[in-house]
Amino acid sequence: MPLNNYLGSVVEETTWLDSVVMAMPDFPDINNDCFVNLEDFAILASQWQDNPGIPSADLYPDGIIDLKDLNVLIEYWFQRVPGCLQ
Ligand SMILES: [Ca+2]
Ligand SMILES: [Ca+2]
Repeated sequence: MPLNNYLGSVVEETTWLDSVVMAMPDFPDINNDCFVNLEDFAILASQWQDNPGIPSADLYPDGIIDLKDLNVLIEYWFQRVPGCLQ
């Protein structure tokens, strides 16, 4: 692989990772629709007792989806993400 292409793919991958990190909300709005609601719960439930998926429901970041993550979701249940425009 030519060096330019190699560097290009590295840059592209870094950008992708940055956007993933940026998408990680302080609020447990897993699907980024500005509300913490049943849709987020459904994503959490689909990853229950499993590794985090995409989007990740690992709200209490310890590599597994369990009661700790559910507790975070419940803490913000039915709240709108402050400043979220949609
Ligand atoms: Ca949501
Ligand atoms: Ca967790």
